[in-house]
Amino acid sequence: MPSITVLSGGMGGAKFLQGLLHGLRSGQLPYPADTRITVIANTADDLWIHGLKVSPDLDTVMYTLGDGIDPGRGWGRRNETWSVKEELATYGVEPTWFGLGDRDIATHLVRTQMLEAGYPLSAVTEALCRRWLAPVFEDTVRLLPMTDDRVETHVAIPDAESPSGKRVVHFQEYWVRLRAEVPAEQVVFVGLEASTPAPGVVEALTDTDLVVLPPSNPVVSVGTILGVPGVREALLDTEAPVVGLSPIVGDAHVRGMAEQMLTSIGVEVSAAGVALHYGHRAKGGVLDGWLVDERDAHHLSRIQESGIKTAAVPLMMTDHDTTAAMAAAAIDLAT
Ligand code: FO1
Repeated sequence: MPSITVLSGGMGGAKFLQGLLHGLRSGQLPYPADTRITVIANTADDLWIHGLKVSPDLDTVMYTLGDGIDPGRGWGRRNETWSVKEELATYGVEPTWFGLGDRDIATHLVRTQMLEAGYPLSAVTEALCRRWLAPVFEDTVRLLPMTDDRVETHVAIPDAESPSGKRVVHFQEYWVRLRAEVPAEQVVFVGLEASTPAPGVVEALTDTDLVVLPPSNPVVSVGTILGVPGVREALLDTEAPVVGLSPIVGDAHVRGMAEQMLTSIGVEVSAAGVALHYGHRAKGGVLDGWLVDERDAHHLSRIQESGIKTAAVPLMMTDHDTTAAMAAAAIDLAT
C-alpha cells in the first residue's frame, strides 16, 4: 500500500491535508484513494493552562480532518460555546487571553486524564483519533505527535523593565496575547534537544513513498519537528523523496507569524530563503524539491542552483481542488 508522510503544524498543514485527501479520493493524484497518510504534528505549541494540557496543532489537524473544526477561526470546535471561559473570567482567573471552548475542554480533559494516568501523548492522540479520524478514514490516516516528551516554544521579547532588556513568554502568549506584534528577539525550544521521536515517527519517514513539508511555519512548526533528534537523520536516510511547499508567497506569510519567526533566526523572508534554510538533501539539508508560488518564479534559479528541484505553481489554498493541484505538483516534482 503506497504511503505519504506529512510534517504538519496547525492551520496551514491541516488545510494542505484536506486538499491532499480530497485529491486522493477524487482520483486527481497518481496515488490510490486508500493511500496511507501519516501526519507527524508539531507539539511545541502545546501548553498547560487551567490545569489542562492543550495541544493546538494536534487538535487543529484532528478537528479539521474529522470535520469538527470551526472554519472561521481555523482552531477549536465548530458550534462552540464559551460558558467555562466566561465563568473563569468572572472568577478573575488568568490567563483570559487564551480561550478554551466548552466542547474543546472535553478533549483537553481526556488528554490530561490519560497523561496523568501514565499514557504517552501518542497513545492519547490515538485514542482521540478513534473518535475523530477512524469513522471517516478507517486506518488510512494516522496522526502522530512529533515526540511524547514535553517540548515548548518560548519567545524572548524586549522588556525595558528587566535587567537583561528581555523577557521570555510562551509561544501562545507571543502569538495570541501579543499578536506577534513585538519583535521575537530569540526563539527557544525548551526540551527539544532532550526529546526523542514518538513511536512510529522514524518509520513513517524511512518507510514511506513520499515525505511532504506543507506550508506550515518553517521555524515553530516544521522547524521544531525537524529539531527532534533523529528526525533529520531519518530524512537523510529515507528512500522517499522529500518535497516542500513554500509558506512564504510574494515575500510575505499567508497567515500566522512566519515573517517574525524567520527574521528572528536571520532567514530571508522569501520562498528562496526558506528553501535554502531547509537545504538540499545531498548537502545535509532535508529537501529534494520545493514548490513556490507563481509570484515567486523569479526565485527559481537561486533555488535550482542549490540543487533543489523547483517549480512555480499557484500556492494559495483557496479550495480543496486548488490544494489538490498543489499536492499533484509536489508529487510531480518528486518523480
Ligand atoms: N488562537 C487565538 O488567537 N486565540 C485563542 O484564544 C486561541 C485558543 C486556542 C485554544 C485551543 C487551540 O487548540 C488553539 C487555540 N488558538 C487560539 C490557536 C492557536 O494559537 C494556534 O492553533 C496555534 O498554536 C498557532 O499556530
